[in-house]
Amino acid sequence: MTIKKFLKLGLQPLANQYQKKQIRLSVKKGQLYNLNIFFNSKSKLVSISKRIPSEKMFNSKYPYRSSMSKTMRASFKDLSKKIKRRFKPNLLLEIGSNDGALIKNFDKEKIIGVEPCKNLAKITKNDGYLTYDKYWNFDLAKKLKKKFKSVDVIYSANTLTHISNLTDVFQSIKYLLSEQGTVIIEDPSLLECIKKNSYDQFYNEHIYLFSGLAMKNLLRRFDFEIFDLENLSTHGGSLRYYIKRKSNKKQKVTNKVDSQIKEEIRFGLHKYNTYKRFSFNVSESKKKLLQILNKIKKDKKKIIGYGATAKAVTVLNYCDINKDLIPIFTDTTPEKINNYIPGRNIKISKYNKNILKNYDYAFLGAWNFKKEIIQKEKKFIKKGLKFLTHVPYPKFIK
Ligand code: JHZ
Repeated sequence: MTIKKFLKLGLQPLANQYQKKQIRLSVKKGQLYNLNIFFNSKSKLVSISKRIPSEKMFNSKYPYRSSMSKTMRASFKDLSKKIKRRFKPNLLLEIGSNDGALIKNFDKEKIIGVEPCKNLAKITKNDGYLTYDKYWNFDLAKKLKKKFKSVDVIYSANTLTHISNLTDVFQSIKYLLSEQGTVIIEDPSLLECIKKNSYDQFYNEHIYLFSGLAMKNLLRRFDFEIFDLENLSTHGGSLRYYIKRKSNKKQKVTNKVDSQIKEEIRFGLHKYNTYKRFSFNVSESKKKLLQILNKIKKDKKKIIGYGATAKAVTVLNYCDINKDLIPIFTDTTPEKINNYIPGRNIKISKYNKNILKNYDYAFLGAWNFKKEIIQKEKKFIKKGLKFLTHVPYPKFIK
């Protein structure tokens, strides 16, 4: 069999559908689905089995905002400088421009945003950036080609993992990209996910988790190739792929591409057994996390969840963590505040800088922002507050 299941994360709700009130979700009503993860031994692609229609996930109520963290704002700013310096594009297009964290670093006449979540597209439109509140597909590529002829750089961060039809994605990119153009794609790295045991990278929106290996195989189908690569610390470890047409000989292929693929093979990303081992580690992680949380409860200590991430939704639902173990979460995102964590009925309270004052522990839902958060909350840590993380294994952060 080419496609084999290696991980079952149980019944899960849709990750970014924060509930207005406490309700019991049901499978019958399509509010819960089985989250199973598969490995394709031919293409080396890792994907989830369930496909939720895009319109159900990415609509005018999408709550995730890229600009909410200093780390991401800085990462996009840094990249925009690199793009200007290295590629000097006359026109750049961003697929999944969210609330404009990247495009705000460019001149208005040099960048186009594509963002199907209307509430987010409105933000950049209001700032005067040309934004199409549409899904990225061939129809849109045709429309853009008519208007702009071609685009020099097409960028997309944390978006392609969310689109089921990758053939359409890349055919549309190929159609619009100039002959010497560059495609830059940035998404969580499968290698980092497996190394860090961060099974919470899997949820309904993350249909795929890419590796260099799988990306290389995928791109071959469209006569594209990776010519450079960067390992980033964002989102728990991401890969930024620089891609060109094979026919474009101007850009030289750096040795970073081969070394990434070699490292992935050394780690075993091409073999099913590696994923089975990961699956075992995930179940051990669940046991350990529950042990710690139960001890906190038994000792009558107070704990709060910090960062109501999509990732935390996977953890809480997979580990069956309820209000008795983590009674409340806090988050800075206006769209999440006063709502409840999907499937768990745990309330999300508005963040304020004294919120940790009365707590002994904080469970780090946004573990990917560990550095930023620890720095921000250092006065509470000095007073004895302990952050709890489940990555790479459940432990208190020293
Ligand atoms: P964060 C989302 O995943 C969903 P999530 C999506 N599918 C995806 O791929 C990634 O993003 C990119 C809060 N926070 O970025 C803000 C604080 O409260 O890890 C956010 O709600 N205080 C598109 O949800 C959350 O944490 C803080 O100081 O897993 C972070 O969410 C900081 C730094 C963050 O993505």
